[in-house]
Amino acid sequence: MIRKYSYSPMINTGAVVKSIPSESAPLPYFTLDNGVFTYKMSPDARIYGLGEAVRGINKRGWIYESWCSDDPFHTEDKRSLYGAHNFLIVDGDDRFGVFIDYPTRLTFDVGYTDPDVLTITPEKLHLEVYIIEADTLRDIVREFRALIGKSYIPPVWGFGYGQSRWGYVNREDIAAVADKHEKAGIPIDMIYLDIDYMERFEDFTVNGERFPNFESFVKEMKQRNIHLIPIIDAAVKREEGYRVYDEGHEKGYFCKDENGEDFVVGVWPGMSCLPDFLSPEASRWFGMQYKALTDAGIDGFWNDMNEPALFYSEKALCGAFDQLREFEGKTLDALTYFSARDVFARLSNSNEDYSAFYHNAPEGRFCHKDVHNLYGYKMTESAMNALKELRTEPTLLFSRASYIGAHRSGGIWTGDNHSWWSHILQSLQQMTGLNMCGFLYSGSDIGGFNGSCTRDLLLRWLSFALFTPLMRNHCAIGNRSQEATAFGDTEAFRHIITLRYRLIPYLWGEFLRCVNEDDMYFRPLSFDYEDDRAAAGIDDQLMVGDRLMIAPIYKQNTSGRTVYIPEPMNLIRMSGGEITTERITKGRHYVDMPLGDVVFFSKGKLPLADPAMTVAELDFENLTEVGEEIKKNS
Ligand code: MIG
Repeated sequence: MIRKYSYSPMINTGAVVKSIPSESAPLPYFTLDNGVFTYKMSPDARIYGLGEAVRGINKRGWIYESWCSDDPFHTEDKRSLYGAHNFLIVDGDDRFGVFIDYPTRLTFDVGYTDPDVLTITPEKLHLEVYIIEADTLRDIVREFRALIGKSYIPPVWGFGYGQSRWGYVNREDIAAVADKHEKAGIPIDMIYLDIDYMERFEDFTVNGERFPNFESFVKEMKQRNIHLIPIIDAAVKREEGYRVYDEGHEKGYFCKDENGEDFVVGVWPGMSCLPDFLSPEASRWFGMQYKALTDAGIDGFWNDMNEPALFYSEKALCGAFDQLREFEGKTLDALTYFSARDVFARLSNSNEDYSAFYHNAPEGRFCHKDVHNLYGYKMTESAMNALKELRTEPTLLFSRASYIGAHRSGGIWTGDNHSWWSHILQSLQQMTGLNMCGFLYSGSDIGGFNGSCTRDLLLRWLSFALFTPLMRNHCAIGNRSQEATAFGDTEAFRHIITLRYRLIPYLWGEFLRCVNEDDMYFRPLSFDYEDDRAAAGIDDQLMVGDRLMIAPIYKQNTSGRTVYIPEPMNLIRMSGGEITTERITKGRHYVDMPLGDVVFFSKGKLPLADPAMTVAELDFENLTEVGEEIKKNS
């Protein structure tokens, strides 16, 4: 059952697709005082949800802020990442889900200030609250997902393996990735183009020197069943003569400052303007620009910098130089020096800048800071609405920033993580919250974006990520290469990535089922074994689809781990390309997992395809089976 409580919302975010009347009775569970919603949690209540966030599957014991942020350090002291996903489930003496439809900064204090109190604090009381009740945790999610609409389905090749790197600058770099994979016999379906493919970082352009005959290159790669996936940044370079800028400027499609002039910010292309995705005309106009690339045969995109990330604004930058001049010639004590040093650092993503520009939404003019969390969501929607017109086949699309609602138009990746062991676990834990909020096509940068990856980290990361719908190895410029072919011997990599392809019939089938049934593809164990107290405490294992369970390694130099088996299962082991199964009983077991082996568990038989180098070559018809059906009480 879903009930809606309305507190004078200012804008229709579009997150919810079902219209339900507002209740006039008071909000259950919470008290509302001074604009703060307060709920007393029972001592053992678990709190699930909040989508893309740091920390564990149970969010209790920290404070989170919905505020789409370009923050490349995903450490556990952070309150915000790129997404704003205002849905959580309380599982204690009471059991319910709550969604706050609110377009700007919202704070969830989940037992941080007072261990037994949950408070939800908006900046202003202009929002809608949905309370969802059902018999099981999984049903609460199903009801919520029915409220927010069906999740995005990528093309089936979007379940292939992808290689990306910021730093592939030309056609040769890209072709080399394909060649190395082919030579090593490692499957691959996608190679990503990062900002360097563009001309002067101008959206919807391709640098003709570094990518001569782009169209025929796209075609060549397609003949090898490899899709090139270019990045699109939110901001448009301010440059007269650049068609996209000229058009956007003339038609008034960019966000405006208080005087009605285009608001100008510094991002990768230098001084740039922000398309006003909240304006339906501007949104449609920007979306149609993807045509420049779909005409060249491109069938997938990733949308970046759409929090939006602002390095500096023109105005703030001038101010910073003025400030710095004041330090000149003075003796600088340490504190003065630090504040001089930070003059420029403070410019990025500043509240001043987010308060200094405006949108033209159907409901009227909004200051950006009051609708901040919708920007990336509306960019994804802009792209997908147009791509549906431009192409007949499904298009691959995922975004960095998001809000609930964006899950209908595309997937997300979890942004700039690090080559840290802890980020394997973080990724695993994020998947559950994301799935609750409808973001099924998601994944993290495998091997870690920032920092340098090692061979064992990549092997272990792949052994987990082969189960994530979006499976992409991505890395920042300047770091050590981390392709599956970059660490000498490629055999172990070949076996793991091949296993992914062999499992695609199961993974893809379950993905489609979860979209259709509004189910979660990744679930915490407690969602499947609600009465099992041991399962409730597990936060480093996941259910994947209906029949599979994973318990990956996420620590260096460990060769096994303890796994909690909630009911008798098959233990399936891939070792050196060979797949074997054995029975494992309910309970806690120490399981050997030497580097290069992949171990996972199933409740019954799993279909397995023959190995293939690309999804196009995968035979979905002639499948073998691993494991056996197991009676619950055996
Ligand atoms: O400021 O395009 O998260 O995946 O490689 C960095 C360069 C901009 C951030 C994305 C990352 C991408 C990078 N981008």
